[in-house]
Amino acid sequence: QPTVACLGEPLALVAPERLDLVPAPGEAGLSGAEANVAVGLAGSGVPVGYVGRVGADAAGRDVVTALEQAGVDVSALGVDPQRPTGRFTKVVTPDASGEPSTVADYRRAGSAFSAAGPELLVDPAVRDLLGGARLVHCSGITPALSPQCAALMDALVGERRGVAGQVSFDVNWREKLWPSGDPSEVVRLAGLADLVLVGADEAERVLGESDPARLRALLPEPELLVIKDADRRAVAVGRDGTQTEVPALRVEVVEAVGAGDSFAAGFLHGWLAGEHLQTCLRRGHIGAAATLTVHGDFARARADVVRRLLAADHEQWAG
Ligand code: KDG
Repeated sequence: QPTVACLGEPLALVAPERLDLVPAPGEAGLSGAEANVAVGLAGSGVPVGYVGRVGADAAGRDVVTALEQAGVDVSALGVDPQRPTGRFTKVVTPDASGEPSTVADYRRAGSAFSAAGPELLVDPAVRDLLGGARLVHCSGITPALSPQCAALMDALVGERRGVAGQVSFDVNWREKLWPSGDPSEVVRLAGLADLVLVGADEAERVLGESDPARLRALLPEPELLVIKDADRRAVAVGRDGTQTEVPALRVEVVEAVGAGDSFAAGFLHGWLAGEHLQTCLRRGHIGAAATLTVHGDFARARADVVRRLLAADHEQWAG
């Protein structure tokens, strides 16, 4: 029985020039924020299952195979024979200061997952998974995908339909998916979760604030708020306002997409193990640092490197 259930749209990662073509078997990689978290958790030995839908196409089979190979339980990952698997691509170009900057693009309108609504939660395999997991992880991407997906998130995070454990919610504000530019639904869902992960830049965008104490005042309900301030630091703020801060690791950035998901996977790994918040944040930074150094959506640091970093004293860590 998986400890964690991740719910969201798993995407087929394709090369930019292939985005408008039907992927051939074996061509697509795996992406999708919640899928990246699932892969990260499975890689660190946390039993994790996936709730979502793919199409009955080659891209869908590639997505399922990649999740299975990573060790993710796919028994609650459905197949929609009528609709395609969502696709994603990313193009990396240096920005004015020479830093890599990524432009992401999607073909996911009308996808298999976007047609899923609250009825997904009564599927027997999904019920088993959600009813047995200690934590359900989801994100602010899903409510952007369709009105049904927005209703699904409301049933999951708001009503907690079939959910036995805690809910963690990564804000994951994706400007391109919200033509209205209105973040109020994402903010509302964040306020209903137990654990909220948010980038300082996106907090500024959706809540008009990135200072940890002031953000906490805007989101008073969740048990924990984790604010990731890019390459500077991450801060966890408890309900009583207590702050725990850990500086980020410095790495040579190749491509940043997926780093937030690896942070989430690392943090949640520590959280589920009941580790000190300092250690959870370190695990988050280690995950993010590994993914920042690759083109793909996820990478994992070697176990001996993780051990060494977790054992480092503050000066070694921050230095
Ligand atoms: O966090 C990484 C994701 O942004 C990427 O995998 C694609 O799921 C994706 C999205 O909706 O942006």
